[in-house]
Amino acid sequence: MSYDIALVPGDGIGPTVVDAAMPLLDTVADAHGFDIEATRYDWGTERYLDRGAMMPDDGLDRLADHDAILLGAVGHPDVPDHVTLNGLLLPIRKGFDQSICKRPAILFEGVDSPLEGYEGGDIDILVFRENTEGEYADVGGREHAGFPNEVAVQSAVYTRRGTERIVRAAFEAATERSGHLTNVTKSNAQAHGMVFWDDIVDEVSEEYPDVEVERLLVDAASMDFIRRPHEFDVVVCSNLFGDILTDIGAIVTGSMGLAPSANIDPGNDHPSMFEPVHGSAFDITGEGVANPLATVLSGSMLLDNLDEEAAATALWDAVAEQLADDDAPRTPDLGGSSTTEAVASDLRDRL
Ligand code: GGG
Repeated sequence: MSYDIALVPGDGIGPTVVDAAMPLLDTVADAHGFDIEATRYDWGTERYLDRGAMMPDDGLDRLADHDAILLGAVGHPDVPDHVTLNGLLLPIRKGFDQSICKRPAILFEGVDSPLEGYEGGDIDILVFRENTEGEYADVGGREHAGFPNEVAVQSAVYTRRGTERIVRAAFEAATERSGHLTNVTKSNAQAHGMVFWDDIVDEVSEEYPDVEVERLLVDAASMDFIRRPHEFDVVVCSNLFGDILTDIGAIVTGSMGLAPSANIDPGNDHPSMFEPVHGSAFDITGEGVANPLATVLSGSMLLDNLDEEAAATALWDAVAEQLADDDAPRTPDLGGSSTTEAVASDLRDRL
C-alpha cells in the first residue's frame, strides 16, 4: 500500500517542523508495511513576495489528488496576516470542505502545565471547531474609504448543513469518550447565528440521549479552560471561538509546540489536512529549536485518518514516551535547550 501525501511547509518554522516530522512518518510507515510518497509544495509568503500569490492559480487542483496534506505554518512579518491566511490556509480548508477541525489539548506525562497542581493525564480535551464558515466567512466589505462615514461590515455565516455536521461529529466523539459535551457560544449577545447554533445542538442532542450537554458562553469557557480544564472533555464551537480556545488549551497543556490539529472533509471527497496549531513563529525561525512534536502528532492524526491506526498509535506513543522521559531532549518551549533535530532523532530511535 502506498499513500500520496502533499507537504505544504509554508512560512517561518513551518519547513523546519515538517522536515523533522516527515522522516518519522516514513519510519513508522516502513515498520507497518506501507509506503508514503511525499510531494513538496514550496508555497507561502516567499512565493507571494516573488510572484504575488501564496500558491499558484491551480493550487487546489494540484493538491486534490493527494491522499492527505501535511501543512506547517502560514504568516510572515513583511505581509499582513489576512493576506497570507486568505492566500493559502483558508482556501485549502474551504475549497476542500474541511469543515470538521479536531484539536486535542492533552497534558502529557512529564510535561509541566503553567497551572499549579496539574500533572500529566489531568487534562484531556478534544475541541471540535467548525472550520469553513462562522466568523471566518468571507462575507462583508468596506465602503466610503477615507471618509468620516467609512464603514466595514464582516458577517458571520452559520448554515444548517455546516452546523449540524460539526455538532454531530462532536456528539459522536462524546459518545465514544465520557458522554459529556460542552457547547460554547455567545448566544446571549448574538441572538441570530448563535441561537440558531444552540437550536441545532438541542435538535441533534435528541439523537444522543446518553450525552450530557453543558452550555457555556465563550467568555466563561475561556476562564474555565484555565480555572478547571480537567472538567472538559469534548467541546464544540464555532470557527473563531475554536481558534481562540485551542490556543488556551495548548498553553495550559504545556506549549503551543505540542498542539496538533486535523482539518477533515467529512464527505471524504477531498484530501484532509493536518497541521500544528502554532503559527510561523518568526522570533525563532532559523534557529533550529522549533518544537516538531505538534507536527509529529498531526502526522499521527493523518495516519489515523488514512486508517493506518497501528502506525498512528506507534507515532503518538513514541511522542508520549519521549515526553515522559526526563532524560530525553526537549526544545526551549518545554524548558530544554535541545534542537529540533535532536528531538526528531531521539524519536526516530524510539520508533
Ligand atoms: N499551523 C498553521 C498556522 O500557521 N496557523 C496560524 C493561524 O493563524 N491559523 C489561523 C487559524 O487556524 O484559523
